Amino acid sequence: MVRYNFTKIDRKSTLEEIGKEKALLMLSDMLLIRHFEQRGEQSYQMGKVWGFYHSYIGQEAIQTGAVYALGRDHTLWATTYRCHALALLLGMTVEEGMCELYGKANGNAKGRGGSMHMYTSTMAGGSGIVGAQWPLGVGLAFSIKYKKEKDKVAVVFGGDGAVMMGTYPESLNLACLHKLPLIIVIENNQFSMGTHLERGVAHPPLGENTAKAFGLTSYTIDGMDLISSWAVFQAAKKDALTQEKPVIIETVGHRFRGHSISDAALYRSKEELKRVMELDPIPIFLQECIDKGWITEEEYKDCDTKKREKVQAAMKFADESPWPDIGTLEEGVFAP
Ligand SMILES: Cc1ncc(C[n+]2csc(CCOP(=O)(O)OP(=O)(O)O)c2C)c(N)n1
Ligand SMILES: [Mg+2]
Repeated sequence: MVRYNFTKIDRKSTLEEIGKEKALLMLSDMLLIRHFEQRGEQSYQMGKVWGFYHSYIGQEAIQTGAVYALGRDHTLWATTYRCHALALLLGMTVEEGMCELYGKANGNAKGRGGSMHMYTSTMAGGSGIVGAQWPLGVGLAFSIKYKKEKDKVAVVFGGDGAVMMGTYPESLNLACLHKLPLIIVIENNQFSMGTHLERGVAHPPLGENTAKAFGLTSYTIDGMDLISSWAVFQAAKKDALTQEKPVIIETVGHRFRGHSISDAALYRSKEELKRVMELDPIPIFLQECIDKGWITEEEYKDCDTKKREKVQAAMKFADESPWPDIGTLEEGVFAP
Protein backbone atom coordinates (compact mmCIF):
# COMPACT_ATOMS: atom_id res chain seq x y z
CA MET A 1 0.00 0.00 0.00
CA VAL A 2 1.30 3.45 -0.92
CA ARG A 3 1.51 5.80 2.03
CA TYR A 4 0.36 9.29 1.10
CA ASN A 5 1.15 12.29 3.28
CA PHE A 6 -2.04 14.27 2.80
CA THR A 7 -1.73 18.03 3.07
CA LYS A 8 -3.56 19.32 6.15
CA ILE A 9 -6.55 21.45 5.19
CA ASP A 10 -8.67 23.50 7.57
CA ARG A 11 -11.90 22.40 5.91
CA LYS A 12 -14.15 24.55 8.09
CA SER A 13 -12.43 27.85 7.40
CA THR A 14 -11.88 26.93 3.74
CA LEU A 15 -15.61 26.39 3.31
CA GLU A 16 -16.26 29.77 4.96
CA GLU A 17 -13.80 31.34 2.55
CA ILE A 18 -15.46 29.70 -0.44
CA GLY A 19 -18.84 31.08 0.68
CA LYS A 20 -22.38 30.17 -0.24
CA GLU A 21 -22.49 31.60 -3.74
CA LYS A 22 -19.35 29.87 -5.04
CA ALA A 23 -20.18 26.64 -3.20
CA LEU A 24 -23.56 26.34 -4.91
CA LEU A 25 -22.07 27.18 -8.30
CA MET A 26 -19.48 24.45 -7.84
CA LEU A 27 -22.14 21.96 -6.76
CA SER A 28 -24.24 22.78 -9.78
CA ASP A 29 -21.24 22.49 -12.15
CA MET A 30 -20.29 19.09 -10.73
CA LEU A 31 -23.89 17.99 -11.35
CA LEU A 32 -23.77 19.30 -14.90
CA ILE A 33 -20.55 17.38 -15.59
CA ARG A 34 -22.08 14.22 -14.09
CA HIS A 35 -25.18 14.45 -16.29
CA PHE A 36 -23.12 15.34 -19.34
CA GLU A 37 -20.97 12.24 -18.87
CA GLN A 38 -23.93 9.96 -18.18
CA ARG A 39 -25.82 11.17 -21.26
CA GLY A 40 -22.68 11.07 -23.37
CA GLU A 41 -22.27 7.42 -22.41
CA GLN A 42 -25.93 6.78 -23.15
CA SER A 43 -25.53 8.40 -26.57
CA TYR A 44 -22.56 6.13 -27.18
CA GLN A 45 -24.62 3.04 -26.33
CA MET A 46 -27.30 4.33 -28.73
CA GLY A 47 -24.70 4.42 -31.53
CA LYS A 48 -24.72 8.23 -31.80
CA VAL A 49 -21.13 8.65 -30.59
CA TRP A 50 -18.11 6.65 -31.80
CA GLY A 51 -14.42 6.35 -31.12
CA PHE A 52 -12.99 6.70 -27.65
CA TYR A 53 -14.94 7.95 -24.65
CA HIS A 54 -13.21 8.56 -21.31
CA SER A 55 -15.53 9.55 -18.50
CA TYR A 56 -14.59 11.97 -15.71
CA ILE A 57 -17.25 10.55 -13.36
CA GLY A 58 -15.85 10.33 -9.83
CA GLN A 59 -13.11 12.91 -10.47
CA GLU A 60 -15.34 16.02 -10.72
CA ALA A 61 -14.10 17.63 -7.50
CA ILE A 62 -10.56 18.09 -8.82
CA GLN A 63 -11.05 20.27 -11.86
CA THR A 64 -14.11 22.00 -10.40
CA GLY A 65 -12.07 23.10 -7.37
CA ALA A 66 -9.18 24.14 -9.62
CA VAL A 67 -11.23 26.29 -11.97
CA TYR A 68 -13.14 28.04 -9.18
CA ALA A 69 -10.01 28.59 -7.08
CA LEU A 70 -7.96 30.07 -9.91
CA GLY A 71 -10.62 31.73 -12.05
CA ARG A 72 -11.46 30.41 -15.45
CA ASP A 73 -10.09 33.18 -17.64
CA HIS A 74 -6.88 34.43 -16.05
CA THR A 75 -5.21 30.98 -16.20
CA LEU A 76 -4.08 28.71 -19.04
CA TRP A 77 -5.04 25.06 -19.00
CA ALA A 78 -4.20 21.73 -20.62
CA THR A 79 -5.38 18.21 -19.90
CA THR A 80 -5.65 14.65 -21.19
CA TYR A 81 -8.24 12.83 -23.31
CA ARG A 82 -10.48 12.87 -20.16
CA CYS A 83 -11.33 16.42 -21.11
CA HIS A 84 -15.11 17.00 -21.16
CA ALA A 85 -15.31 18.37 -17.62
CA LEU A 86 -12.53 20.92 -17.96
CA ALA A 87 -13.95 22.27 -21.23
CA LEU A 88 -17.42 22.60 -19.64
CA LEU A 89 -15.97 24.35 -16.61
CA LEU A 90 -14.07 26.75 -18.86
CA GLY A 91 -17.07 27.83 -20.88
CA MET A 92 -17.79 25.24 -23.56
CA THR A 93 -21.58 25.03 -23.75
CA VAL A 94 -23.38 21.73 -23.20
CA GLU A 95 -24.62 21.93 -26.80
CA GLU A 96 -21.12 22.44 -28.20
CA GLY A 97 -19.86 19.54 -26.11
CA MET A 98 -22.63 17.16 -27.07
CA CYS A 99 -22.37 18.09 -30.77
CA GLU A 100 -18.63 17.40 -30.61
CA LEU A 101 -19.29 13.94 -29.19
CA TYR A 102 -21.82 13.35 -31.99
CA GLY A 103 -19.31 14.60 -34.62
CA LYS A 104 -21.68 17.39 -35.71
CA ALA A 105 -20.81 20.72 -37.31
CA ASN A 106 -21.99 22.70 -34.24
CA GLY A 107 -19.44 20.92 -32.10
CA ASN A 108 -16.72 22.50 -30.00
CA ALA A 109 -14.11 21.46 -32.62
CA LYS A 110 -16.62 21.56 -35.48
CA GLY A 111 -17.16 17.84 -35.06
CA ARG A 112 -13.63 16.93 -36.05
CA GLY A 113 -12.09 16.15 -32.70
CA GLY A 114 -14.71 14.13 -30.84
CA SER A 115 -14.50 13.17 -27.21
CA MET A 116 -10.75 13.60 -26.69
CA HIS A 117 -10.27 16.98 -28.33
CA MET A 118 -12.15 19.81 -26.69
CA TYR A 119 -10.86 23.36 -26.32
CA THR A 120 -11.72 26.82 -25.05
CA SER A 121 -9.98 30.16 -25.41
CA THR A 122 -7.85 29.36 -22.33
CA MET A 123 -7.69 25.57 -22.70
CA ALA A 124 -5.20 24.10 -25.16
CA GLY A 125 -6.86 20.64 -25.17
CA GLY A 126 -7.72 17.63 -24.80
CA SER A 127 -5.02 15.29 -26.17
CA GLY A 128 -5.07 11.56 -26.96
CA ILE A 129 -1.36 11.00 -26.43
CA VAL A 130 -0.43 9.98 -22.89
CA GLY A 131 2.20 12.40 -21.58
CA ALA A 132 1.75 14.92 -24.39
CA GLN A 133 0.11 17.42 -22.09
CA TRP A 134 3.17 17.95 -19.84
CA PRO A 135 5.29 19.81 -22.43
CA LEU A 136 2.17 21.64 -23.58
CA GLY A 137 1.76 22.93 -20.02
CA VAL A 138 5.40 24.06 -20.03
CA GLY A 139 4.76 25.95 -23.26
CA LEU A 140 1.69 27.65 -21.81
CA ALA A 141 3.60 28.69 -18.69
CA PHE A 142 6.49 29.90 -20.86
CA SER A 143 4.11 32.10 -22.86
CA ILE A 144 2.89 33.71 -19.61
CA LYS A 145 6.45 34.46 -18.54
CA TYR A 146 7.50 35.63 -22.01
CA LYS A 147 4.59 38.06 -22.20
CA LYS A 148 5.28 39.20 -18.61
CA GLU A 149 1.65 38.56 -17.64
CA LYS A 150 1.19 39.32 -13.97
CA ASP A 151 -0.53 37.09 -11.43
CA LYS A 152 -1.14 34.35 -13.98
CA VAL A 153 -0.27 30.64 -13.98
CA ALA A 154 -0.70 27.66 -16.27
CA VAL A 155 -2.18 24.40 -15.01
CA VAL A 156 -1.58 21.03 -16.60
CA PHE A 157 -3.46 17.86 -15.62
CA GLY A 158 -2.17 14.36 -16.30
CA GLY A 159 -2.79 10.85 -15.01
CA ASP A 160 -0.68 8.69 -12.72
CA GLY A 161 0.34 6.64 -15.76
CA ALA A 162 1.46 9.74 -17.65
CA VAL A 163 4.03 10.45 -14.94
CA MET A 164 5.83 7.32 -16.15
CA MET A 165 6.41 8.89 -19.55
CA GLY A 166 9.75 10.53 -20.42
CA THR A 167 7.97 13.79 -21.14
CA TYR A 168 7.27 14.21 -17.42
CA PRO A 169 10.84 14.67 -16.12
CA GLU A 170 11.81 16.50 -19.31
CA SER A 171 8.98 18.97 -18.76
CA LEU A 172 9.79 19.40 -15.08
CA ASN A 173 13.40 20.09 -15.94
CA LEU A 174 12.50 22.75 -18.50
CA ALA A 175 9.90 24.35 -16.24
CA CYS A 176 12.47 24.57 -13.42
CA LEU A 177 15.24 25.89 -15.66
CA HIS A 178 12.99 28.65 -16.94
CA LYS A 179 11.36 29.29 -13.52
CA LEU A 180 7.90 28.93 -14.97
CA PRO A 181 4.55 29.62 -13.24
CA LEU A 182 3.20 26.10 -13.74
CA ILE A 183 0.95 23.96 -11.57
CA ILE A 184 1.43 20.29 -12.42
CA VAL A 185 -1.50 18.14 -11.37
CA ILE A 186 -1.16 14.38 -11.15
CA GLU A 187 -4.68 13.00 -11.16
CA ASN A 188 -3.94 9.68 -9.51
CA ASN A 189 -7.04 7.54 -10.02
CA GLN A 190 -5.05 4.39 -9.14
CA PHE A 191 -5.09 2.92 -12.64
CA SER A 192 -3.46 3.37 -16.04
CA MET A 193 -5.97 1.53 -18.15
CA GLY A 194 -6.03 -1.85 -16.31
CA THR A 195 -2.65 -1.52 -14.57
CA HIS A 196 -2.82 -0.60 -10.91
CA LEU A 197 -0.37 2.08 -9.77
CA GLU A 198 1.36 -0.38 -7.47
CA ARG A 199 2.24 -2.60 -10.44
CA GLY A 200 3.34 0.23 -12.72
CA VAL A 201 5.14 2.74 -10.50
CA ALA A 202 8.47 1.85 -8.90
CA HIS A 203 8.71 4.67 -6.38
CA PRO A 204 5.42 6.24 -5.29
CA PRO A 205 4.03 8.59 -4.08
CA LEU A 206 4.39 10.29 -7.41
CA GLY A 207 3.86 13.93 -6.48
CA GLU A 208 5.97 13.98 -3.34
CA ASN A 209 8.90 12.05 -4.79
CA THR A 210 9.14 13.81 -8.12
CA ALA A 211 8.87 17.18 -6.34
CA LYS A 212 11.75 16.18 -4.05
CA ALA A 213 13.89 15.29 -7.04
CA PHE A 214 13.47 18.77 -8.48
CA GLY A 215 13.38 20.72 -5.21
CA LEU A 216 9.74 21.74 -5.60
CA THR A 217 6.79 22.28 -3.28
CA SER A 218 4.15 19.58 -3.53
CA TYR A 219 0.69 18.95 -2.16
CA THR A 220 -1.19 15.67 -1.86
CA ILE A 221 -4.94 15.68 -1.44
CA ASP A 222 -8.00 13.47 -1.39
CA GLY A 223 -9.20 13.81 -4.97
CA MET A 224 -12.80 13.16 -3.92
CA ASP A 225 -12.90 16.28 -1.74
CA LEU A 226 -13.83 19.55 -3.38
CA ILE A 227 -12.82 21.64 -0.37
CA SER A 228 -9.27 20.25 -0.38
CA SER A 229 -9.05 20.82 -4.09
CA TRP A 230 -10.07 24.46 -3.82
CA ALA A 231 -7.67 25.06 -0.92
CA VAL A 232 -4.55 23.57 -2.52
CA PHE A 233 -5.06 25.21 -5.90
CA GLN A 234 -5.19 28.58 -4.16
CA ALA A 235 -2.04 27.76 -2.20
CA ALA A 236 -0.22 26.32 -5.22
CA LYS A 237 -0.83 29.45 -7.27
CA LYS A 238 0.69 31.62 -4.55
CA ASP A 239 3.70 29.29 -4.33
CA ALA A 240 4.26 29.18 -8.08
CA LEU A 241 4.23 32.96 -8.28
CA THR A 242 6.30 33.72 -5.19
CA GLN A 243 8.82 30.88 -5.57
CA GLU A 244 9.03 31.36 -9.34
CA LYS A 245 9.01 27.64 -9.98
CA PRO A 246 6.52 24.94 -10.74
CA VAL A 247 4.42 23.32 -8.01
CA ILE A 248 3.08 19.76 -7.99
CA ILE A 249 -0.33 18.65 -6.73
CA GLU A 250 -1.16 14.95 -6.54
CA THR A 251 -4.85 14.13 -6.16
CA VAL A 252 -5.54 10.63 -4.88
CA GLY A 253 -8.96 9.40 -5.91
CA HIS A 254 -10.97 7.12 -8.14
CA ARG A 255 -12.75 6.94 -11.43
CA PHE A 256 -16.10 5.19 -11.18
CA ARG A 257 -16.03 3.82 -14.72
CA GLY A 258 -13.60 1.71 -16.67
CA HIS A 259 -10.67 3.41 -18.35
CA SER A 260 -12.87 4.15 -21.36
CA ILE A 261 -16.34 3.12 -22.38
CA SER A 262 -15.08 -0.10 -23.98
CA ASP A 263 -13.36 -1.21 -20.76
CA ALA A 264 -15.51 -3.52 -18.62
CA ALA A 265 -13.01 -2.98 -15.75
CA LEU A 266 -12.89 -6.63 -14.75
CA TYR A 267 -9.68 -5.89 -12.82
CA ARG A 268 -11.73 -4.18 -10.08
CA SER A 269 -14.12 -6.23 -7.92
CA LYS A 270 -17.75 -5.21 -7.39
CA GLU A 271 -17.03 -4.74 -3.69
CA GLU A 272 -14.11 -2.42 -4.43
CA LEU A 273 -16.20 -0.38 -6.86
CA LYS A 274 -18.99 -0.13 -4.29
CA ARG A 275 -16.48 1.09 -1.72
CA VAL A 276 -15.07 3.81 -3.96
CA MET A 277 -18.53 4.93 -5.08
CA GLU A 278 -19.35 5.67 -1.47
CA LEU A 279 -16.71 8.41 -1.76
CA ASP A 280 -18.72 10.18 -4.46
CA PRO A 281 -17.64 13.85 -4.33
CA ILE A 282 -21.11 15.20 -5.14
CA PRO A 283 -23.13 13.88 -2.17
CA ILE A 284 -20.17 14.58 0.12
CA PHE A 285 -20.07 18.25 -0.87
CA LEU A 286 -23.87 18.46 -0.94
CA GLN A 287 -23.94 17.37 2.70
CA GLU A 288 -21.45 20.13 3.59
CA CYS A 289 -23.74 22.68 1.94
CA ILE A 290 -26.86 21.28 3.63
CA ASP A 291 -25.11 21.41 7.01
CA LYS A 292 -24.28 25.07 6.39
CA GLY A 293 -27.93 25.78 5.57
CA TRP A 294 -26.96 26.88 2.05
CA ILE A 295 -29.27 24.47 0.23
CA THR A 296 -32.12 22.09 1.04
CA GLU A 297 -32.65 18.55 -0.32
CA GLU A 298 -35.61 19.89 -2.35
CA GLU A 299 -33.58 22.71 -3.90
CA TYR A 300 -30.84 20.21 -4.77
CA LYS A 301 -33.34 17.86 -6.44
CA ASP A 302 -34.66 20.77 -8.45
CA CYS A 303 -31.13 21.72 -9.56
CA ASP A 304 -30.43 18.08 -10.46
CA THR A 305 -33.57 17.90 -12.61
CA LYS A 306 -32.71 21.15 -14.39
CA LYS A 307 -29.20 19.95 -15.24
CA ARG A 308 -30.54 16.61 -16.49
CA GLU A 309 -33.09 18.35 -18.70
CA LYS A 310 -30.46 20.75 -20.04
CA VAL A 311 -28.23 17.86 -21.07
CA GLN A 312 -31.12 15.89 -22.55
CA ALA A 313 -32.09 18.93 -24.63
CA ALA A 314 -28.47 19.13 -25.84
CA MET A 315 -28.65 15.47 -26.94
CA LYS A 316 -31.70 16.29 -29.06
CA PHE A 317 -29.98 19.38 -30.44
CA ALA A 318 -26.89 17.35 -31.34
CA ASP A 319 -28.96 14.64 -32.96
CA GLU A 320 -30.76 17.20 -35.13
CA SER A 321 -27.63 19.23 -35.95
CA PRO A 322 -26.04 18.97 -39.40
CA TRP A 323 -22.96 16.92 -40.23
CA PRO A 324 -19.86 18.93 -41.13
CA ASP A 325 -19.79 19.98 -44.78
CA ILE A 326 -17.17 17.96 -46.67
CA GLY A 327 -16.21 21.17 -48.49
CA THR A 328 -14.78 22.58 -45.23
CA LEU A 329 -12.42 19.65 -44.73
CA GLU A 330 -9.26 21.68 -45.35
CA GLU A 331 -10.29 24.58 -43.10
CA GLY A 332 -8.34 24.95 -39.87
CA VAL A 333 -5.62 22.58 -41.04
CA PHE A 334 -2.02 23.77 -40.75
CA ALA A 335 -0.71 21.89 -43.78
CA PRO A 336 -3.55 21.22 -46.23
C1 LIG B 1 1.90 7.58 -25.89
C2 LIG B 1 0.73 6.73 -25.58
N1 LIG B 1 0.92 5.47 -25.10
C3 LIG B 1 -0.16 4.69 -24.81
C4 LIG B 1 -1.44 5.17 -24.99
C5 LIG B 1 -2.61 4.29 -24.63
N2 LIG B 1 -3.19 4.76 -23.36
C6 LIG B 1 -4.24 5.60 -23.38
S1 LIG B 1 -4.68 6.04 -21.83
C7 LIG B 1 -3.49 5.10 -21.13
C8 LIG B 1 -3.36 5.04 -19.63
C9 LIG B 1 -3.09 6.37 -18.99
O1 LIG B 1 -3.34 6.31 -17.61
P1 LIG B 1 -3.24 7.58 -16.70
O2 LIG B 1 -2.12 8.45 -17.15
O3 LIG B 1 -3.21 7.10 -15.31
O4 LIG B 1 -4.58 8.41 -16.98
P2 LIG B 1 -6.11 8.02 -16.70
O5 LIG B 1 -6.62 7.40 -17.97
O6 LIG B 1 -6.13 7.08 -15.57
O7 LIG B 1 -6.79 9.30 -16.43
C10 LIG B 1 -2.75 4.45 -22.09
C11 LIG B 1 -1.61 3.55 -21.82
C12 LIG B 1 -1.59 6.48 -25.51
N3 LIG B 1 -2.79 7.01 -25.71
N4 LIG B 1 -0.50 7.24 -25.77
MG1 LIG C 1 -4.79 6.90 -13.98
